[in-house]
Amino acid sequence: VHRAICLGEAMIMLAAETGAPLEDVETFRRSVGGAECNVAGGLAALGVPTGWVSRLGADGFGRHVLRDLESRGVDVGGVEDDPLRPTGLYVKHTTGGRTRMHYYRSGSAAAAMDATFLDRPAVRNRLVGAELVHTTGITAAISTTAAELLDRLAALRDTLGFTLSVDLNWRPALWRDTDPAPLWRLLRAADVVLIGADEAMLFAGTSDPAELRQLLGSRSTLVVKSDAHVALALEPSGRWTEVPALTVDVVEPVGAGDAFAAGYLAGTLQGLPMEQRLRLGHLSAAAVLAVPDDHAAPPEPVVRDALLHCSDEDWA
Ligand code: KDG
Repeated sequence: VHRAICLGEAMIMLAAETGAPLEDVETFRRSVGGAECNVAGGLAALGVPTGWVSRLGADGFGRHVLRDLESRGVDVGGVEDDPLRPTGLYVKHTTGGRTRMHYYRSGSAAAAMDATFLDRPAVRNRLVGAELVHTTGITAAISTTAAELLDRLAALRDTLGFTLSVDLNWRPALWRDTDPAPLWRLLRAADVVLIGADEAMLFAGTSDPAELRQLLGSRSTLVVKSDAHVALALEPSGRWTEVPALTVDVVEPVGAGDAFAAGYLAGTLQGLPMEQRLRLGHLSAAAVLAVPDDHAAPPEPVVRDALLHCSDEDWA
């Protein structure tokens, strides 16, 4: 039985090996990315039995994604192959300290997910046993059918009783002229909402937790990661908890939010107090900030435990 299920697109990431203009880059390093599968890998690494459900092309890239996630301990039995549509790709290119993502994913196997995907026995059985289901705003953006699936997922939460966790993951490049109404519905239906302060400004025009709560309703525990690198949780009861981030030499930040989500959610499933959930989020994020990939193994259990239980002065 899985305690957590993550739902969303995984892709092959091709990281440009130099910061030269993209037209001049000859070598790319292959890795696997995708917000929800990053979280799945993070949860599994923290000892939470986790499944990732999605669709992949029946191609070599899809097989690589499966192999990679399996090797990280994620159950991929709920993944559906598509013989017609490809596995999505993205290129990550860092120049002058700034990372850009170039997506090659429209018409991908995952974009063809629709509400009936949740009725496939391999998916449905996994949702029935799960305590927590995590997805992100990226899934709402990849196609109208995927957005419909999310409405269905929220309805299923009401009958199956899992906790629905949503990370905003605002990706303007995927929305362009698309109405974000499905994303607002998803966020308002969620039990846990994770948001970065900078993306909250772009998406909602505010990063103030109290104002965000006005916009999103008070059903959820809202976790805001602020510009000052503090993570703040605002619970439905109105209780606030704040924990500063660790100081890290940042190599490349993409994926740190997913790692934070994995740490926070693992801490939640493990019944940790709020302060330690946020610390586990920061600890997991720190590991990803220090590497060029979008995911990384969290710190070893001894280091983790020491930092989870140290005093506030030793923490920051
Ligand atoms: O959060 C990290 C993701 O942005 C990255 O892994 C790729 O899923 C991705 C996306 O759509 O940007």
